[in-house]
Amino acid sequence: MTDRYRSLIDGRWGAASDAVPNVNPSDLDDVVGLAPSADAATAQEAIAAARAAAPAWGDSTPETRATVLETASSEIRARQGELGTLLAREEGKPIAEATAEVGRAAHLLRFFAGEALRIGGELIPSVRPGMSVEVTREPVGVVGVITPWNFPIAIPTWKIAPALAWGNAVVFKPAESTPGSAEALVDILHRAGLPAGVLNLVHGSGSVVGQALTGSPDVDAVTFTGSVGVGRGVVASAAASGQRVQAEMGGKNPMVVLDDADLELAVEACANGAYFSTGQRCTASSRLIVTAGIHDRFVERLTERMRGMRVGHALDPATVVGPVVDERQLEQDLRYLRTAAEEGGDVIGGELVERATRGHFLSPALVLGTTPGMTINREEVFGPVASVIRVADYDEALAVANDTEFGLSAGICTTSLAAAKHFSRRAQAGMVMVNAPTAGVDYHVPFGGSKGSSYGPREQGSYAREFFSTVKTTYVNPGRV
Ligand code: UN1
Repeated sequence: MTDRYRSLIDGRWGAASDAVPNVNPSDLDDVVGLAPSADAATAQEAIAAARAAAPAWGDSTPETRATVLETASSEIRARQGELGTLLAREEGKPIAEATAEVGRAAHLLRFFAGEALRIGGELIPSVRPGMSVEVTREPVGVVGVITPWNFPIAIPTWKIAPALAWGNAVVFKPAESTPGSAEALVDILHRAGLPAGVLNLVHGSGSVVGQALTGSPDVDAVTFTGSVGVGRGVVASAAASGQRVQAEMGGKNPMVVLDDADLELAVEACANGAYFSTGQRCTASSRLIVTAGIHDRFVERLTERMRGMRVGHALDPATVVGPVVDERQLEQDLRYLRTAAEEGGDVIGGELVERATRGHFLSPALVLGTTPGMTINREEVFGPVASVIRVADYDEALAVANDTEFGLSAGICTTSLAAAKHFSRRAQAGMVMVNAPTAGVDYHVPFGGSKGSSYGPREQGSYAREFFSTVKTTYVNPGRV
């Protein structure tokens, strides 16, 4: 079945068009849907609709906003299997992971429904006699939401739900390769009771719709997740327009494995972190930094584990690693593997795999014998590829872990509390994982990185309010009381 996607502007669904086919990466003969590609004028209409709807939504009661989010959460939960299948079909994530991601969207909506009811302020005595100071939170206004294809329902939800909870209107531009999950989310939120114009969906390209958002004086804030290259452009353009901006970009996340680690646990954490979701996560464990005493045993077990991972169609329940999202990404993965070999790495796996359907199937790859300066350890691949760096001891492991322009997530596998605590303090990353994969985060705590990985305040959890609301300080002199 082929869907026809449409944009939603001011509460009305627009015209369908065949401009952009949404192709199933597990089966290139399966066209999941056809999406329009909006022009700049359509993006401006969406911005104008959001601008007009923002004041009333900002004045709506917390209960109104919580109820919309809660209603949407319930529908997503009830349709988890169907939406998981859609997600797996358009993105290529194995069905179990896709269904879990849909469940995560339901949890996120429920969490932010609660946050809407918890918006409060502070009353502080002034340093001046008789005066008091109120610190309150207000909506930012119109928020532009630009999201990637790799978490096509969870990432839009963790941006849109807090935007709505704190009373903002939204213009949402999803990734062009995953319009189906985005549209399902918007449809559900729209029918859950959002007034017209509060949430607008515009299918289109970054160069047209994305730039319309970052260049508009009527957009107050832009939240972006995607590649470093695009993210830096978004930050620069939004800043030039005087917008508040938040960007979550790449990672080259280290996973340190120390001699005293539980070997099986370390192998499992690395296999999950490196290869689940086909390695297409900004939080993927891509640099495995292993001390000399455990290196050979670790490599042997991880290689076995990796070779046992079934690569295949996302809807086949036996599949552990789904296809690479598209041809461009597949070429990028293969290019990085070639470069790794040319620079002296020993590449295991990383072969094209044939299945019953035509798909972008690539077996997981491990590059052994690498050094920190090699391209494979400097640049984000965004595929089922990890490299191993052998180090002498913990001190060298920590130095290598931090030897990167990125700083999203960093992991350590050890049974030493002292090493774990030291690493947690010294790792230059927004998130630290002890005896757990660098990827796969909770939905109710802050998410984000340091250094080149992130720009602006954290996403998710109650910390999301730093971006999605603005603080007002009111001085009140009551006169005579
Ligand atoms: C996760 O690892 O659970 O784009 C989430 C990404 C991240 C989300 C990762 N922003 O991969």
